Amino acid sequence: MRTPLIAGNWKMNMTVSEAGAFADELLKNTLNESVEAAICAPFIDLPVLIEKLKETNIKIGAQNVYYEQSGAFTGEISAPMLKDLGAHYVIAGHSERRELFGESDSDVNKKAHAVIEAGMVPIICVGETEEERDSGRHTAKVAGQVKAALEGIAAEAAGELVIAYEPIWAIGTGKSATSDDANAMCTSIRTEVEKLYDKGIADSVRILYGGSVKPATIEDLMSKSDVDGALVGGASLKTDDYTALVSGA
Ligand code: G2H
Repeated sequence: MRTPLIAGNWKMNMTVSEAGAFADELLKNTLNESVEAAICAPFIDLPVLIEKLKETNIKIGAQNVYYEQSGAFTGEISAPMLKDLGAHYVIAGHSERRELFGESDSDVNKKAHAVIEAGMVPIICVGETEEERDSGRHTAKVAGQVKAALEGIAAEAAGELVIAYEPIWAIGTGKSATSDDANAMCTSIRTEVEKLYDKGIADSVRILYGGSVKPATIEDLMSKSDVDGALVGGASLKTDDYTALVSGA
């Protein structure tokens, strides 16, 4: 039985004061306890969120990490630094990082390793472009990304992983995949995990859908067999929408 997960991805939004105000507002709402709620925020917002939400079950995550432990890497943040801060999740390989910052499958794999070694859980993002979908290459593309991201990851850690399927054409565009299309891709990701490990691990990995998810679409999405939750950008920035997403999951 997989616990549903709603993870907000704030992207480059929210100042520290805005993040603090968000947390204060969220504390006034009652969140559905049968769903795991997480917020992946900009690095600078993590301390205030961790402090203000420490009495709740809401898990806090980062949106990126550098895979080296420490050293002369100006401007970077390591996995041990995030762990020390109290982060639980770290997003690895979001399509915006792949497309805008040149992150490769191999970088994503190194990041996933670093996050696991530090004792946190990576949320590994995969997804195809519109052109790849139109030419029928989406399943192979995503399977390849999953395989590359999981390379060398031990079976014990693999079962705890979160994978987010985010078709690039649906991100921030308002053009969401249908729940059936999302489910079909989540099923094919689970099949790929089974090929790489075994059925037990494939059944325990949580697979999220991401791409213009809104409170109005979450229930339909969550009714699908292989969709275990959502990675939500725009709609996670307002406390009431975020609360509604967790309630609807
Ligand atoms: C996809 C998603 C969150 P949005 O990037 O990762 O963003 O919900 O705004 O499409």
